[in-house]
Amino acid sequence: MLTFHSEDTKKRRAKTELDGGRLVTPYECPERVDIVIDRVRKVGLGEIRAPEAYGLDPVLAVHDRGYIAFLERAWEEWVAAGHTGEPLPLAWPTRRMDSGRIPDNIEGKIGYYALTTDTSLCPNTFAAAQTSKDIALSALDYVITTSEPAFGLCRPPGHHAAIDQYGGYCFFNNAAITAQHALNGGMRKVAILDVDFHHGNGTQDIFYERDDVLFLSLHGDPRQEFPYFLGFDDEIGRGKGEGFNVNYPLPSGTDYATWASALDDAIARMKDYQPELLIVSLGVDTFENDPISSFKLKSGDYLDCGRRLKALGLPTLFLLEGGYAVEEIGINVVNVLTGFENAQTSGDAATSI
Ligand code: OKP
Ligand code: ZN
Repeated sequence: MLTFHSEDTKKRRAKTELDGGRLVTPYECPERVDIVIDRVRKVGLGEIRAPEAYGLDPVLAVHDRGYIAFLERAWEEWVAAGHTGEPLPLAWPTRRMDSGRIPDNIEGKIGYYALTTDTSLCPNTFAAAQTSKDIALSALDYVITTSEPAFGLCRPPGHHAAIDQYGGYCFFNNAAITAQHALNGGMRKVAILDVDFHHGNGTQDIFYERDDVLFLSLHGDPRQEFPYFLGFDDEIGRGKGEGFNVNYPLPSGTDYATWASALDDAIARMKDYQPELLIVSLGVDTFENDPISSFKLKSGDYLDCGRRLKALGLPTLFLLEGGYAVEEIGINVVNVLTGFENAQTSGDAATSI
């Protein structure tokens, strides 16, 4: 399987993340990329290619223009305002004070465009987000052209990023950008399967009223886990989109047997939908030793996950999302990919471990 990768994704290196009331070194760090690419090389997964540049048009197909302009300038505006730490939001248009207006002050703008306080801005954030979506789009074009699977080693991740909001370490929604790009290129139906530990609130929101993208997400129950306010099983889509959004909130401590039965249900729904393309939001923070998550998947389980996905027989694009057990992220991600590669296309072979 081809991997799309660029060292430029490592240009975003925030110093701080607000975690438990302290500023810590961010969990979403550039070393994640090194460990994944080392593993890709070590197992000989396949050729590693640099991305092409796609510009901002595919981003503007899913994100708000004002939001993109804000992200492009936020760091310099923050520095120009005389601040010395990394930008974090302070005030939001929350339930009782939403006038719909965008402030002029950079601190106010950050509150307007941020979902969360876990994601500090820093130099090159916009550049890294651009490279991340270029990786995703390059991998997409390869999948479309060849019908062969591909892996986009995206960083920063994307699935929390909404139309006009960043957070949860995400800025551009890579899965949504590629799904929309595939549709604009002539595809009629795309499925996005989000296996990251956290609910893909941004992807859900972007396609919530649409029937041309089936979104399915397996994740920690939002009553207990980030992002807390979206990801419940009664969120099934709206209007034309009703029935095309499927959430599987799972309790903390979920092991592979339970997780895989939700996966099988998602696979069955995708079969019924008959998409022309499968995009996998591939987070491996479901791993038992992940520092910010609470599922109990083991490294070997990811091989089986890849095998099961292969049974769909679809052109498949894997895009990296989360995974913060840095030492093991390479093994876990690449296990999904090799599990997929080594499985037979027949459905039966994929269900045995
Ligand atoms: C991004 B992705 C830990 C706070 C965690 C946010 C998690 C973002 C996950 N104290 N905050 O879905 O992997
Ligand atoms: Zn996650």
